[in-house]
Formats: sequence, structure tokens, C-alpha cells
Amino acid sequence: MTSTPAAHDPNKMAVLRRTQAVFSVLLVLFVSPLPCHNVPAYQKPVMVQQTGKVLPKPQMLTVSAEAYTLAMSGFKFTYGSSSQMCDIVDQAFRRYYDLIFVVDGVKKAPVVSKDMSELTELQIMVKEPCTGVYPSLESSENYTLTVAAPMGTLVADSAWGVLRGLETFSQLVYRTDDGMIIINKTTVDDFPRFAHRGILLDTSRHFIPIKYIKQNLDAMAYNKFNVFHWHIVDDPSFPYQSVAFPDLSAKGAFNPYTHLYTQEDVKDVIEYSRLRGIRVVPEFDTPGHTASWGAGLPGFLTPCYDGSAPNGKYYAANPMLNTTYDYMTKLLQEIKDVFPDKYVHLGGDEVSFNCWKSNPDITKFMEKMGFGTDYSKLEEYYIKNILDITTSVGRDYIVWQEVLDNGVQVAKDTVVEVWRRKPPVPTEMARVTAKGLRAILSSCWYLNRISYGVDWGQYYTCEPLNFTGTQAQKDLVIGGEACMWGEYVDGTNLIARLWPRASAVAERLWSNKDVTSMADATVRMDEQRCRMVRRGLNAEPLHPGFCQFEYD
Ligand code: CP6
Repeated sequence: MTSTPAAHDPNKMAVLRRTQAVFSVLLVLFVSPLPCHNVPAYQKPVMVQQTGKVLPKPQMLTVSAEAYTLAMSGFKFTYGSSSQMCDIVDQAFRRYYDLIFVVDGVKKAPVVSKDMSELTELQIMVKEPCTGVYPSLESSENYTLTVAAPMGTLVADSAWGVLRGLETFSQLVYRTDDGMIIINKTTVDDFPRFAHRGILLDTSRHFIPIKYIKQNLDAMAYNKFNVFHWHIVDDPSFPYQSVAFPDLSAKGAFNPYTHLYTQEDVKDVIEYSRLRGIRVVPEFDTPGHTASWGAGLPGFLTPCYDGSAPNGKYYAANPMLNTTYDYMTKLLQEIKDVFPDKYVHLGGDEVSFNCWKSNPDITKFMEKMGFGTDYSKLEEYYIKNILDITTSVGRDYIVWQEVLDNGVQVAKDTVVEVWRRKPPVPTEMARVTAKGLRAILSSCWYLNRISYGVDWGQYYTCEPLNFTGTQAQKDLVIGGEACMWGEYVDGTNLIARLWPRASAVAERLWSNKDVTSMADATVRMDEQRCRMVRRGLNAEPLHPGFCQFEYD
């Protein structure tokens, strides 16, 4: 119902707009000559334009031309009699009711067609207990949705499947220009291709207020992403308020009063995510990228030297001190208590050896340990300790690819995130999986990198399984992440920079491998962008055009 044709000629646009309006009215009024539909005799089936602009494209979607009307007071979500019931689904009912019936911030009762059958109910059937549950890599997100008047059904193993199915249901609903809410007779059988579909936000280069983190979580749910990779601290600032080490943020945040994620904030984000079927995987990146830790944790960083004297600079965690590991043990114990996800991201990227090389105490330690002059052995020593600490506190871990590239021996259950373009992505994906390790790809999805023009095609055509390897290797690829590094991003531009560009990644990670046509995807991308705008998000335009419902 929205339109963003690639029309550059304004006259053409006007004609197109008129034609569209006439078309949608005609299509809605067009009465089927076929009497074979299973509806009460007094209601004639009404045929309308086929829709089904669902993004990411479901594995199986069949949209019929037969359409039903939805009335706000007449429509409800219900549980089937043998269904599990839970908070997650109850709250999703409320959100999706609003998404369907709210336009321009108000619930507008739709015009109800007397000529059409009415969809009065969507009955949900959840098989697994879902009260208080938290999502995991192994969670089922499968669902089957049948839209048929008067009652549709949505069947899923888990609450997560219900969430994905409700999103699809809400995307099948549309408004006509004359104010009706319509949904076509539809069947959907759907499941994700990859289990790990993430978005990385960097809250260290700039602080991102909770309001925008939540907007992003909403957008993630609309696009069926399920992992919020929270790159919460880094060199420039430490906004996480630690219980064990309050000085880290007191001395390391940009502003310890305003640019701070308190324990309450973190709980709030985790619960908001959980209700949307999104895991929160925090990243505490060490030993590099830790400049902001120095002030609040004296002795943690390595003093750098000019010749025989310290030069007052510090870089990277000090790998030779036991206190470093004591600090990390205490911090990781806290992280385990605060973040319920089974995984933490331990970073390990971009470690420069210059400072370690300059420090005479480190040199002595290298000799004592028999590392010679191979500083990657020192890095390995550090990482190995951190991985062991993480295991001992009861968490699994994800690391950036350098950990492996530098020859660190990692446990079999390590997940490796591939982000560099050198060595070439297929080489690295093959290398990681040949070691029997699971891989996440993000190299081709650095959405922080922008340029003029339409750029989502490069994200759309990036295929995680495009490497030479056995089926067993391919099975080790658990998904990917779109990254929004924060050097040039804060609350003012986060949503616009990510969306709808990340929607292209969403489709690559959810939909079937054969879903590769950019021409087809353009239709869904356009619709998805307008849908996000209608839902109140500042998703940026993809090309000249307009939306049926825009912002104020
Ligand atoms: N910060 C950290 C970064 C980046 C990485 N790690 C990064 C590198 C290259 C680009 C964007 C971001 N800013 N901690 C790499 C994983 Cl283009």
C-alpha cells in the first residue's frame, strides 16, 4: 500500500500515485465471481491485491486474493485451550494490538466493510512452558500462521515462535486509503535459517541513551533479530556502572551522572529485550580497547616505556600481574550475575604489542615464561586465563577472530566472530570452521561505514556460507551480526543510520538461501522502511518516494 517507485520524473510520480489510488479502491470493491469460498452466505468474498510484503521473507508464505476486514473492537488475540500462557505472550498481544490499530499515535477505529468477512480472532497455541523464560542459541523460533475468517491460528513450540509469528501477522495487515484494515487469507510456515542474528551497538565511543537502545530493540523485533551484542565499554568511556568496581564508571564514564548505565538501566534493557525474544550478549573487550579502565582500576593497564623510563602512557591489560586476573574474575562473576545470557563476548581484537614490548618487566616475564620474543604467546597466556576464568564462573564465550589468528589455543566450544576482510572472508570462515569452532560473520555488515547512494545491496548479497568446506563446516556457522560502531553515532542518528539498512542483513540471516533477488527484496525493503516510520522510528529513506503514513 505504500509506494516508493524508482520514479525520478515528478509527473510520472503523480500519475502513479493516482493510478495506485484508483487501483486500490477498484481492487477492494472487486467482488469475486467465484462462489467456492468457505464463508457464510450473506458475506461475499472480496478479492484484493495480493500483499505479503513481509520482511524477512518467510520460508513459506501463501497469500490468497481473498481478503478479510478487521474491526478494532471486534478483534482479539486469544490462547487456545491447550496452550501454555505467559507474560511474554500477554505483553506481545498488547504491543501488536497497538501496532495494528494505532496510526499517527492514536488508535483509530477502522472503517469496516460490510461486504467482507471479518477476522475476529487470532488464536495462539504455545507448546512449551513460557513463563519467565530467557532465549538462547538453541531456542525454537518456528511458527505456523493460518489467517482465515473468522478465526486465524498461530502455532509455535515456544513464546519466541509466537513473537515471530505475531510480527509476521502484523506485517500482513494493511490499511487502505479509505480507512479499512485488511488482511488476506494467508498461510505461513516459517523458521530462521541462522540461530544467531545480531546487532552490535557501541556505547563507548558515544553514550546512547536507553530510549534509543529501546527504539533499536523495537526495530530488531520488527526485523526478527534476536541478539543485542552490547559493546558496552571500550577506550573512550566506561559507562557500565559496576557493583564490584564502581570507580570504573565513576572515573571512566564521559559523565558519571548522565552518561551511565546503572544496574537498573541494564536490568531494564535485558527485560525489554527478553520480552521481544532478544538475547543481550555483553562485550567486555580486553586486553586491548581498555584505555577507559585505567583511571578506575589502578594497576590494571600496562605502563608503556620510552627507553628505560615509563612515559606516563598506558596500554592494554597487564598480562603479567595476578591482580589483573583477580580483577577480571571479580568482574566476570558480576557479569554472570547481571547478564542472564549463557554467552559473554570477551573481545580480544586489535591488540598492539608495542607497549608490552617497551616494558622491561614484561620482557623479564616473557623470559621467565619461555615466550622468547613471541608476543602472541603473551597474548595467548592472557586470553587463556580469561577464557578459563569465564568457564569457571559458568559462562560460554565469543571472541573476535584475532584470538584465533594469533594462534591462541581455544576450547572447542568457543564462538569466533569474523570481522576483518583480510585474510579474505571465505578463507577465514573456512579456517575457523575447519578447527571445529562455531563462527559468526560480521565483516560485510559494518553498517557504520556509509557513502552516498543505495548501499544495502552489498549487505544483501553477502552470503555467510560462501566458502569452500564440508557440510559439517557449514553447520558451524551460527549466524551473523550487523555492527554499528559508534565513532560517528549517538542517539541523534543511530536509528536512521541502522534502519532500514540492517533489514537487508535481517533477510539474509532469516530467509531461505534462495531468497536472493534484489528486485523482489526492494519491494519488501520499501515496505519495511515505511512500516518502521509508521511505527514511530526514524528509519531513513532508500531512494526518492513517499510513504502512505509519514511522520509529523
Ligand atoms: N572497536 C573495537 C572498533 C572496531 C573493532 N573493535 C572497528 C574496527 C574497524 C572498523 C570499525 C570498527 N571501533 N573494539 C573491530 C572489531 Cl571499520
